[in-house]
Amino acid sequence: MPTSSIYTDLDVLILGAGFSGLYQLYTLRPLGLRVKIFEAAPDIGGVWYWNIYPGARVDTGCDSYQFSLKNIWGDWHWRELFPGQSSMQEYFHHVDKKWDLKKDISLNTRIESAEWVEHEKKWIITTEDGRLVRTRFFIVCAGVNSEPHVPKYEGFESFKGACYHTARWPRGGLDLANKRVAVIGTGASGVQVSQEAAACASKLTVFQRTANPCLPMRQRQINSSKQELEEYKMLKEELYPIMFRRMLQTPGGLAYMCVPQTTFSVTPEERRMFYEQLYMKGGVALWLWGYSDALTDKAANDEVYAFWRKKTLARIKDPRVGEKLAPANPPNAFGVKRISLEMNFYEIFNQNNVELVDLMDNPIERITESGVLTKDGREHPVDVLVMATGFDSVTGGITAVDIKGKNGVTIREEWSTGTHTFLGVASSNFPNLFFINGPQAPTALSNGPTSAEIQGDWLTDLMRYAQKNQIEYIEACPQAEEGWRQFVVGINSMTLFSTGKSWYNGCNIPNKPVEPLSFVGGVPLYMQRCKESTENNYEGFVLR
Ligand code: N01
Repeated sequence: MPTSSIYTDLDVLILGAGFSGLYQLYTLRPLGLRVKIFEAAPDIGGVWYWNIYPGARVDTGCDSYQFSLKNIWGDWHWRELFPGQSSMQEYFHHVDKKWDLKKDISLNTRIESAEWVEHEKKWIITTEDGRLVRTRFFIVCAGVNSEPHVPKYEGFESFKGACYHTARWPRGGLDLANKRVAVIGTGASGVQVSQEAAACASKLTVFQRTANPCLPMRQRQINSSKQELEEYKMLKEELYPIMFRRMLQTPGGLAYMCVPQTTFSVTPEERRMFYEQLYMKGGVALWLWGYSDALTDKAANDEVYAFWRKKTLARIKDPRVGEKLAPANPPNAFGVKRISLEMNFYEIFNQNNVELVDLMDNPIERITESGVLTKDGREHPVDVLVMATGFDSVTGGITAVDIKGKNGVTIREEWSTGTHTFLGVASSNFPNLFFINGPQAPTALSNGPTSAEIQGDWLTDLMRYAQKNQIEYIEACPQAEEGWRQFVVGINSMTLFSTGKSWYNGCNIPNKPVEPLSFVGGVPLYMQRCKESTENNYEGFVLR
């Protein structure tokens, strides 16, 4: 065991400098604790540092996808309704300037392991570059989609062209112009990169496994004239405080939610007009702001899908391609897999240089030196192979670190047959370890910054309580966890989310337990449950 003098002693160590980690640091500071963030990347921003693939863009409207504190939004003005990656990085630099965060952030610092030392009631943290930290509390803010998933194709290593996962794009950029580009995966990243590649590649081959219904983003520039900006500033002053309060009252942590009516309580004509209105509004409207039973009643859900399909087929010239992209019998109910937003995704398949390969009919056999070989024996020649194959979502960023708890077992092993947490913030056997936007919290089914603030505030209150009451040890109770798990699974089973196959429930990763990774019950109910625990002296936790 190293001598104690080589340790840095902290009260709280935070992993990750994305929305969650930055907010946590900011809110903990007034407590006078020794708090630091360790961030593996050379800059702050989390996923918005890593995702620099062409076309990387937020798919939540800019008004919602930001911190709610006026000291940040007061003099920050978005330029696009759906900001691109570079705007997001600028935003994070603005946050850093306002909150003076970097002095407490160690960049280029990857945490490799964390070990609980019972007699000290502290975590010993080791970094990749050999630093050692002793900390009372360890808060993992690793991000929902931070651990890239690359399928293990035979022959991968033999490929002679350029090959990158979307979240590990080369920082110097990669010119796709006049190249033969292949994109594997049609989630949000695959859709965005395909749109860009189609405009400049000599050939783009999109390999689709599961059809992914995408909604029109309806991107637009905002605040581009002086007058528009002045109007926006005035509107913000009045509207933002209302909007941010409202975001705590809707299931998804957004300013809007579904209407109270159910699908078949209105006439087909009224329904049609309403869908039209939502579709024209763009973004997530048709997915989340429609009738209240769209994600619980299959017949209601089919109505939305049929509407979406008709709209989409009209955009694709070749009916055989249309059937692949918008099939009559979809693999998932509409919206139980994360809906992606697109700008011209369906139109690119009308171009001569773009081809869709359906991996359901014709799977990839192997990667060759010069391309992708499919089961039909055809080799698709490729210069740039883009792995838009997603992430070990929600838990992957936590289990990537060797976190050894009370009994010497890692959290990776503990969760290998399913996650167990109380309130999605802590797990038994791992005292004084917390996670933000982790499993069994609203996480992927809520707006990221909203959840980061809700959980961040809750955790800061807990730290304040611990400080005041000289509490050194906080652990989730196994019984409380069991109850919480049943609650999470129970609510999920009342919705169509329980029928979906996606990263929402671990289906995208071979051998990962299939379970609801996020709490489907919505932000208000989640907050109520957290409040109940707090008001009962943190019922569900052992505090001593
Ligand atoms: O990842 P995904 P993503 N063989 O998991 C396919 C957020 N995000 O990076 O559906 C062939 O959605 C897989 O196929 P299937 C956002 O929340 C946000 O695109 O599993 N294909 C799927 O098509 C998003 O939802 C933004 O059958 C394989 C694709 O790869 C989340 O991150 C931008 C395969 C993966 O899609 C993840 O998005 C980007 C295999 N072996 C990301 N394995 C914005 O805010 C996987 N696939 C804009």
